[in-house]
Amino acid sequence: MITEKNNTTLTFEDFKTEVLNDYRIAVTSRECSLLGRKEVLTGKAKFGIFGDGKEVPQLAMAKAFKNGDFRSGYYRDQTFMMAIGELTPKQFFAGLYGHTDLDFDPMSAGRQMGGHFVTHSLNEDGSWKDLTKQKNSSADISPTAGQMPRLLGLAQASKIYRNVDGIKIKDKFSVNGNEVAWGTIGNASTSEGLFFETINAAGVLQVPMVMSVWDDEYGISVHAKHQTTKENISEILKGYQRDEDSKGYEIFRVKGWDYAELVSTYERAGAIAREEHIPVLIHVNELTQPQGHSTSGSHERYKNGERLAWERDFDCIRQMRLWMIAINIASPEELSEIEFELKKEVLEAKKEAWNSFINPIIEDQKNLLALLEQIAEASINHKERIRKYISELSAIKSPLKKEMLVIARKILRFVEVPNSKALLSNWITDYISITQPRFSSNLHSDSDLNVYSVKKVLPEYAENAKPDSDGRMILRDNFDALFTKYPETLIFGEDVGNIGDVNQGLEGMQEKYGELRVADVGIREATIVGQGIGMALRGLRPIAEIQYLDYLLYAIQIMSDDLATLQYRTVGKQKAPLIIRTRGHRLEGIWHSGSPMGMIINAIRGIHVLVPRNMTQAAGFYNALLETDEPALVIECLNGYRLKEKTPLNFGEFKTPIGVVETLKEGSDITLVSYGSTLRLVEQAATELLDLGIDCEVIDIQSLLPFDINKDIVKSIAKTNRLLVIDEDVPGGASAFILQQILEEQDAYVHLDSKPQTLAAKAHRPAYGTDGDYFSKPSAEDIFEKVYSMMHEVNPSKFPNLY
Ligand SMILES: Cc1ncc(C[n+]2csc(CCOP(=O)(O)OP(=O)(O)O)c2C)c(N)n1
Ligand SMILES: [Mg+2]
Repeated sequence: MITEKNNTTLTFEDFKTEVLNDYRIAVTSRECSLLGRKEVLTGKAKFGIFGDGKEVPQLAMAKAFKNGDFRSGYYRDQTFMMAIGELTPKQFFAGLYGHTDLDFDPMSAGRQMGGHFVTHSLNEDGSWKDLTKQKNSSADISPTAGQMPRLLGLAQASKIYRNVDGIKIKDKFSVNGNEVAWGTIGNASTSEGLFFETINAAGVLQVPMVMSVWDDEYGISVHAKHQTTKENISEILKGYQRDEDSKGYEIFRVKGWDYAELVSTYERAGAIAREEHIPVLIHVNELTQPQGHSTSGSHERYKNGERLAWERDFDCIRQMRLWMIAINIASPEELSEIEFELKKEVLEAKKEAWNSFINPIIEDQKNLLALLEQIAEASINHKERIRKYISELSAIKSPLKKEMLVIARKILRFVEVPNSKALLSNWITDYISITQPRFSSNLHSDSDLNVYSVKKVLPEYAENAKPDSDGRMILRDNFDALFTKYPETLIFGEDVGNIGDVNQGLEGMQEKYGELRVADVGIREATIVGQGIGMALRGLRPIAEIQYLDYLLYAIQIMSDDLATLQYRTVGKQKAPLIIRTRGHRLEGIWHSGSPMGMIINAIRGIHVLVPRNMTQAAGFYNALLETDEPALVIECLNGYRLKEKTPLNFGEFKTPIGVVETLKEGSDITLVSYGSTLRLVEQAATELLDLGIDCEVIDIQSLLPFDINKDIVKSIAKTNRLLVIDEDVPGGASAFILQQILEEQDAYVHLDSKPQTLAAKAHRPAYGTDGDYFSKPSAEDIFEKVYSMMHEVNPSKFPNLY
């Protein structure tokens, strides 16, 4: 007899049923892995990475996993997903084939390789489902340990919901913070810095996180002796173990083939995390890989005979089977019968998945072949050539969309009969317009709350208001208004809490809103962002602060791999409207003056990138973003916190529209386009140029992504016929992107009378001090002279050479 939490007593029959049900899931999952590998080796699927050898611990984890909980794991977890009812064998195979329909592959509609799991947090219109009523998994990514940073935030959200009062949106996300965030990782991936950074942070924060390490002694071919000190992750993490005097972790080690021990360990772990908000580490060792790492290779190449024999003996399903027989849950014959039935079921599911995937494409192939036949018939000079393509295409049994398009597009080039040409070109464009979105949609939110929904609200000022506030006071008073207006908003970062950020834009906020909402955190940029992603996935509105733009590099990987791809890889089924606040551009020295905007905008498509010129514009962006459901990076000007600005009256309300440029000075001779700190120098140069009779139009981009959605820059160039882009990134950095947008997307080249130019910083990092800045970044003189030289070219007698 075993006793459940709610004190209802289970009979042996109930227990038996439950165990047999688990066994069924394990066998089904294994069968999927075995058949899955065959599908790849026979060419029906492209790549396979499966959960064989890790089935039994995942059954145990699924038992302890409750509604409202979140998983953040990796590609081995198919059994867990099946056990929580979020993955069927048919869906498993649809994912393997790359079925581009969410109804068939709910994990990513074929965008991710199999083994990358997710549950749907959003309704069709992008609004939140009630996450407390379902079992949740954040969307997997492939970079090893990339699941760790967000795990921290998923766990931290429970802490916030339990301890912060007045969060009105709470009901859909939490029941008193009782939700546990469950992480999984492979033993070798614990070598990554992100693993240790997250483990430490979760210990500091004391969040309800249960971290499982699936230890099969290998990371592809590399043995644990090359991965982990003492070849034992729980041994070396012992120092994290909590005791009477200090907070820390609860740490368990359990064998991955011992079903009974796993079930009780996971039950204890779940209870500790859920009730006490203590992080737990479960090191699950003695696991195996029956089919090796993935379909890319075979493990016989790097495992010796002894190891392979051990893996066969200690296969977790085999051990579970032996145990079931030993304690009379079932006879070997009964189990064989179950196994036989399940094999058939999985085979059937596989066939169904394949047919659903391939039949519509075969239908397209038939239609195209009929059309091509008609075109061949009508052709005067190319009948034979077209027929050759027709027989090529009709010989393909399992066609790809690509194969049809390649042939159709090749034929189009020599179709001479106008009617045929129209039919084929229509077929091609229709087919692409239907198919392309299946691979390219949902990079951003399509909901009513996306950034384009924001309406501009101007800051209001008292009559005769003068620039009397330091920029940082404007931010501070605006954050104050926002924290009051949105109880689900919180901010955290290095030096953010006690001193109110290094520039005092949050002065006094911690005192007013508490240590959980305005929080100091450790120096750990990647997990600061991850913390934000996880909390945003659970409905909160976090603002993650990275102290300086130069240190965003530590977080850029997780921004790029996780946050930026989230909407895309889930086909709009998850969102994390995280705001990342940082400060940058010119100040002093290599690591406090960076403006690597080209790198950033190219790495994080999927996240908006805003570069306000002053703190009023910045505050307007925060006000706007909190009305949207999209993630964004806001870069404040590091040298702008002490500059004076007028004090708005409507803090928390005025909004800077996103993707809209602002013309700061009208002019007729040349359009100067810039952003951020450099803009002040551009304005200064423009004033000086006016004295010489050169009238510049100055445009503030404000928002690099999205870029000038109203195409206002080309309107300016149509008037001035000249363009100079100025920024302080490296040459060919963000300025190249800006030029590409203006020339290609806005077709500005038709209006240009002079060569379009860029003026950027030097290729090296900015040197220290005022002179270092002057010789590294564009100065007002550089800007003046660049514009002057362009005007000299136009009118040498009016603007004679300066040098
Ligand atoms: C950052 C990164 N580096 C390398 C890889 C390639 N890779 C994929 S899985 C893997 C080994 C992971 O081993 P482990 O964490 O033990 O998990 P297991 O596959 O054994 O379950 C490697 C090196 C990757 N996906 N991401
Ligand atoms: Mg491993």
